[in-house]
Amino acid sequence: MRHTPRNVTQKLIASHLVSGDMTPGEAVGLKIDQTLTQDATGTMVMLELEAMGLERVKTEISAQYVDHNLIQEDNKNPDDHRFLQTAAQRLGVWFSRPGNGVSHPTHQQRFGKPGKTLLGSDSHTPAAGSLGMLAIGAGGIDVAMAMAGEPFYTRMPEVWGVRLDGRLPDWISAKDVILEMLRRHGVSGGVGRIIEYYGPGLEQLSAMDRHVIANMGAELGATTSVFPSDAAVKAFLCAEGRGDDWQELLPDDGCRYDCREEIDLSHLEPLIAKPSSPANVVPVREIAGEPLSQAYIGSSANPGYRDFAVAAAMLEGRTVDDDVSLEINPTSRSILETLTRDGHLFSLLDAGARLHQAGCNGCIGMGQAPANEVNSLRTVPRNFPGRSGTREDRVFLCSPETATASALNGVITDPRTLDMPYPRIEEPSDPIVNTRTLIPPLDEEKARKIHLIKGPNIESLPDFEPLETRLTLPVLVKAGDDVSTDEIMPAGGEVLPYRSNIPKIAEFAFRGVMEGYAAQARKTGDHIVIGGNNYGQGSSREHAAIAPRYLGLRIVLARSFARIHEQNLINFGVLPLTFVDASDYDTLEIGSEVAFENLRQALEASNEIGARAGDKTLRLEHRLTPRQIEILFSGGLIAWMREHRAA
Ligand code: MIC
Repeated sequence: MRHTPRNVTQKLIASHLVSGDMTPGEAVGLKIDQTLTQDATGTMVMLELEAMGLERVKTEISAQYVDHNLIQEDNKNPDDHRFLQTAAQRLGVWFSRPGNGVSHPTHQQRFGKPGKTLLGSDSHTPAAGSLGMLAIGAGGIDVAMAMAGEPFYTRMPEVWGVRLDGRLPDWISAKDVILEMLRRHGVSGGVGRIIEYYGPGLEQLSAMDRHVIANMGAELGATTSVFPSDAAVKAFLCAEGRGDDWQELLPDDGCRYDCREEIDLSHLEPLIAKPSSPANVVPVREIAGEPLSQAYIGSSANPGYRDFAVAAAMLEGRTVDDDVSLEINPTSRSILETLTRDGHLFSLLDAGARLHQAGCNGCIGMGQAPANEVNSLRTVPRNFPGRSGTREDRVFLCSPETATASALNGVITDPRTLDMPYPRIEEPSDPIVNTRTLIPPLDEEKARKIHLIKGPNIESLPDFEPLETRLTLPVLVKAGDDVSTDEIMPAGGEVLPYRSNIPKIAEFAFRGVMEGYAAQARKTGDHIVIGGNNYGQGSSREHAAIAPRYLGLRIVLARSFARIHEQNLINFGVLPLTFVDASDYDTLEIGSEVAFENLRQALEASNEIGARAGDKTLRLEHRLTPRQIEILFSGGLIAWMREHRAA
């Protein structure tokens, strides 16, 4: 029998499909082979697993990284690190110690495997799509469920085939490719889609270059990004000493994509995203000459050896401008060691760069905050307002070439205008592989003897009441379009240490949208939030759902939702609904009351439901599956799990 030719995404999904069918928009369940958790979301995952009573993970590989909360200015973060280490040992999970590296490049180096699925409690998990994996970011509790052996439920996305042709000119690199996608399609251009790259242009992109592109597919709102597993992936895995893990995974000749796009790499120029959205992209030449006070190389969006080595080669024997602080943010211990061996670290330090530990650091405002109202050029993935830790920040996103050229000149600089040959760098064929700070899982007998060490800042998860079927609720917050989870629940050194303490972190909820939300919510009790388009874009942090829920959020009415945040709301018992008539958004204000009758019945009966707001009947829509409706009326996923276990 002739089989229908398939693209790489369809092959990955077909080989992991446990329920549903592969028609775009249909609910599907996927078997998950690997999970990734990081510390800022992982403490909650471990607490959720404790609440579920899991004894040992059921995945092929689960890895816990400590890369976000690295600054130890009191006991809170190191207490969380110890908790995570004991929880990992107890559950049979790999533990990547602080300083070992950012989860995404480290996972790619040590565990990435073509043909496998990966679910991670971090929105940049799709970076592993660089190796021909189906790697999806999700809220912590979805990852906890996968660790417990449950499928991951989502809607089958469309597959968006992006053909790359031509060769990248000098001074243009992978970051410019993804910035071009963001320039063309904006922060919601990838919603409901998986982006699959193919074509002759791939030949020039190493596995780490592909990581850059797949990582920031998250900024387009895509479910994930996928690359084939070809010779570049083989070279990467062989260099990492893992050649046996390679298998070829290519699109079949004649396969189809639901939609298509082409990029001729030879036509690209250096691009930069201006403050404060990853989609605010212009050619660097248009803003050349503007001053800057900080340049920043590294993060999971430019994690590779070449990203640092190219900066080092450009800086060799030169000095960073007197007014610019150049921050070097190494991404893994092994890459840092290789850069040291090859002399690049010396060139960077000698030129005046400041070296930080391997980790996420300033990318989420954990240190390296820029001064007020000055320009900071960064190779990080996001520049949402205030994310750097400075409220009045002015963060630009660009390639290492552009950041370094600008650091040298003291003004924003198109690197093509520098008077030097382009230092084209290849990934080394013999990188240092140091696995000594990556602790393997314990065997079951030893694991059973491990006791969780919980510091005083770690609070168990609060229980939540099920959704009621008859409700009249006031609107407490009205947010605009593209509000990110950084605005709903900020990151930064002040807030991140409370990731394992919901009552405390709740104080910061909606800080980027309105002042005084927590106090107001305490007075008001149960309430509604109104959102614009793409509500909750950005990170996977479930705290952006749990903390408002803790303060009484029951329903969010929005023009549209970002995928991960919508799921997080449901998982914690908050009902997400969209307006049938988008202009109804304008009729609701803070203080408006919205009334729902027979809510459960209405949700079960139809995708459209009605609600009263004063004299007006609102027409609202939902995309909930029957399982999700049950979750909402159980009080969230944990309560639902308990009920199911008991049954
Ligand atoms: C981010 O890049 O926004 C983060 C910080 O990595 C988050 C996770 C978090 O908030 O802990 C993400 O991308 O999911």
